[in-house]
Amino acid sequence: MLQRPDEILNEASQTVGDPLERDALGGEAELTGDRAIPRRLVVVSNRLGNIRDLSQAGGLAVGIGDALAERGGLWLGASAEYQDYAASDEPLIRLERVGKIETAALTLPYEEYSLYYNGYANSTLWPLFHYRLDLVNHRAEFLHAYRQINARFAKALAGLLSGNDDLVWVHDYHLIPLAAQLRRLGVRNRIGFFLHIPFPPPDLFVATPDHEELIDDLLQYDVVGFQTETDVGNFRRSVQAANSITFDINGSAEMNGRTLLSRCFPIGIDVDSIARMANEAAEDVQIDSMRRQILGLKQIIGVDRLDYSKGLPGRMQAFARLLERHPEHERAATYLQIASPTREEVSAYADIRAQLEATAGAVNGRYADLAWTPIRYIHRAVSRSRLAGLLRASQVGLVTPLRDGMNLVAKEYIAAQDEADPGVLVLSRFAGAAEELAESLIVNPYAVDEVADAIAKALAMPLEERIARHSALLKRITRNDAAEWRRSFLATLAGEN
Ligand code: ADQ
Repeated sequence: MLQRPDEILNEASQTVGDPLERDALGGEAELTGDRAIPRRLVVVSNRLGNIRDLSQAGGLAVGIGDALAERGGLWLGASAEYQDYAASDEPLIRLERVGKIETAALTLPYEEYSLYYNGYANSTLWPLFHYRLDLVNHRAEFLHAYRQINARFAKALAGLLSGNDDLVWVHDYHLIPLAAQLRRLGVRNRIGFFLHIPFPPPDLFVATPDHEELIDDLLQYDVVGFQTETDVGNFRRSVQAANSITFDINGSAEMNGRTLLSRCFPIGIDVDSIARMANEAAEDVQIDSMRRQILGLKQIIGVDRLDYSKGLPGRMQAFARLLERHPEHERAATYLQIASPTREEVSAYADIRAQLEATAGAVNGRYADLAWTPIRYIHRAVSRSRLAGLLRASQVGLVTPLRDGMNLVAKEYIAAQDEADPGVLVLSRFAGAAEELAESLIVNPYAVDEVADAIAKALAMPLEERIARHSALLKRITRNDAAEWRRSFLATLAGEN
């Protein structure tokens, strides 16, 4: 059923009768861990996750879903259905409740959504924020649609807020202008923003003609969170350059009687759930692993969305270089790349797919024989549990993005390992995760020989060294896990940190 926000609020107040349930959805203080976190949580992201089965979601959806599952609240995102707004400009929303979580799916006009999502978000901001000026596409209609869609989100959200006490947590580059649009509608709530992708250095950032507006938009939040110290530094320098606003040692800046906090909140994973899934690997994963053991084959694994920021062609070239420089790995190592399809309407993504298929074909054409396929390339998404099993069954985890906000696969690889016989993570210095995961083999993904040599080192690493590196990494990802990420962000947003 599609509803307008005023109808929803009336209905919600009629249906939420049970006092326990009312508490769960906000209003009263609630206990999370050993601290009280008051106020209802309202999360906004471009898309909603599947709250009926969060175990099958990756990355962002898990982080948000768990925060809501823990304390209850509302999640607003775009609906998978589209709506022609010709007759009216009022937001149309589908409400659903599963346990303590209420979702609000906002129906949007298809053309406008496409110009916002494939256009400004993924053809302008994504390449710009990943330092790829060569791929940035600026078009006036992209920007216009981006602002329109954000205005629609703001209007819908303003109607869903239950008062000034709701804590609003906005996610990612699709929704940068949301706080500014909400402020224009008179919303005075605390609003936080978390950027899941990198923030570029000022010299690159100013290459977008809209840089001043984007900074002004970000200044409307109360808390702006980033994955790494590098990103925080880049953001603060851009703010300083544009507005002469300076941040104190705690990351606070005063402006117009308000305080803006900018800090780093490195995202983590649910370590236990990955470890559990890895332990209970599916039968076909076990059979594949046993077959390799019998053949004496070691497996190198890569798992990514098929995105040009992930450095996939270079990674395949590095594997080919491994075979050239270290021929003892011919017929002794195999590289499994799982690359799920993504954003296929954007032309840069079709290009990367063609490039990757050509590279995999060329390497296999050169080296494969009847008994050995050097590269196994799977172009589809794999279930979370199967993925965890595959990560555990691989002696090397190869994570070599050219630029990445964090990269959760790096952390998932560590969590999935057998502590008594762990594999080795080879990690790009340009992944946000490299700031935390110093005991992995850190490489420059542009230096193909260096990556090839790091893979060789990983394949030959003695057990004692593998255990020492892995246990240090596991400790760190356990301490900085998904629960700690959301606890620290929300405590900061609530003004407790
Ligand atoms: P992504 O760019 O999507 O995320 P990443 O952090 O690696 O990158 O998260 C991907 C998630 O999807 C992981 O949980 C992974 O297991 C899963 N996944 C990837 N390929 C898959 C496949 N073929 N089948 C099944 N699952 C697959 C963005 C930023 C990152 C940041 C995250 C979270 O770009 O830098 O770490 O958000 O903030």
